[in-house]
Amino acid sequence: MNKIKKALITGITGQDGAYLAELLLEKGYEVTGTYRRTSSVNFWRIEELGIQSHPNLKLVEYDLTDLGSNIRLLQSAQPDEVYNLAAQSFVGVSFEQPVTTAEITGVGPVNLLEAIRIVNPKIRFYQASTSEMFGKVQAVPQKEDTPFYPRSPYGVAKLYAHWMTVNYRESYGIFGCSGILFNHESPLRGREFVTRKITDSVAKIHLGQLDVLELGNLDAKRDWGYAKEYVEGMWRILQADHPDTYVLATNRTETVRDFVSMAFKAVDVALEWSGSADHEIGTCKKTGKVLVRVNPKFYRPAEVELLIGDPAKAEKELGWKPKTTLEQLCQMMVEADLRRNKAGFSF
Ligand code: NDP
Ligand code: GDR
Repeated sequence: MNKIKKALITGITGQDGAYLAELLLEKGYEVTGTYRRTSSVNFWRIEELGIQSHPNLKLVEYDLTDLGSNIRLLQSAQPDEVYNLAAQSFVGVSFEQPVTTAEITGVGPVNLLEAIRIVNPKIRFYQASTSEMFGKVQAVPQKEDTPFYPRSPYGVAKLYAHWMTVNYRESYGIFGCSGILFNHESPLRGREFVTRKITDSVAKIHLGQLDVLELGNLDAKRDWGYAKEYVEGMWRILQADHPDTYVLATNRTETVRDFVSMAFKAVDVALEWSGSADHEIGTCKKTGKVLVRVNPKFYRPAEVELLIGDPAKAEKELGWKPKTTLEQLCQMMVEADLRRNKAGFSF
């Protein structure tokens, strides 16, 4: 009989943590998921997926920045696989809180790597690396060997954790893998990120609960995929014969402006864009009403202008390929936000 596999997911209260827990439970894993002690713990994502009370899911309080906590967690959970998804993951906030971001997002994963080295070096480790490490891009499209040039404290912190994962692989033979994931979205995305901010606002405007959507840089281009498919990629990365680094992306890029138009189209509103830079607006073609406005307060001190990833290595070696189109993803997110806002709640 096959031994039941055990996985540890740090950051189960986040978008990816919730989807990954769902996937691993479906695969028959015993899953330990960590959450932080905060004044109001939020389990809305695992509740929405209906897995909060799953008999094979154990929720544990934990903080990535505490080495002892990491050691004790590995001793008690005894995982075969660790997925480190915990991070201060909002790029905008990283400019306001660079030191906290460095401690959590940069040094935090080293606590886990050290704990693995001390408790059980056979544990397989996944580090959630990011396309933000490419920042001011040095090649198009970006792939595993494209030089890095991070443009935010978040990107710099993630780059440190990425190289530490590679370093523990090479120095101690730890099965340390890094997934360089491009933006991935879903109805479970946090509302501080641009796609969900857009779909939630479009739903509210459609329902008469909001007048105007205010955004920052509309020209930024992103390679947006569907989070549920990306967590499948994380799992495949840890099932490979050898530890390695993989890009997961769709190889399509669109501007924030395009995503806004797409989201309004999902509620049958055609937008017309006029003005430029700080004064750009989006109006409803039919009524002439202003629905979108640029507000420079959402600009960042340094911007990542263009991201587009080449996932060819993941397809060739792992058989991983994105399937959902951006139009389908956008539609799915708008529909979920219409449902939530109609019911009078939206997280
Ligand atoms: P989220 O922001 O939704 O989730 C982050 C998780 O980390 C939350 O559960 C959060 O807990 C937890 N966390 C934050 N600080 C700590 C800490 N000190 N100790 C323990 N847990 C902590 O991110 P996503 O799910 O979108 O992303 C998952 C990972 O993948 C992140 O590391 C992110 O940086 C990375 N990534 C994401 C991409 C994306 O497009 N989504 C792309 C590439 C990489 P709490 O709920 O308490 O805040
Ligand atoms: P990003 O995602 O920074 O790529 O990081 P985000 O959705 O925050 O921004 C994408 C682009 O949209 C522009 N933008 C705005 N962004 C936000 N949040 N709010 C706005 O009002 C707004 N207006 C324009 C941004 O300037 C940016 O160019 C995400 C996170 O999930 C990271 O953790 C992850 O590593 C990367 O994706 C890949």
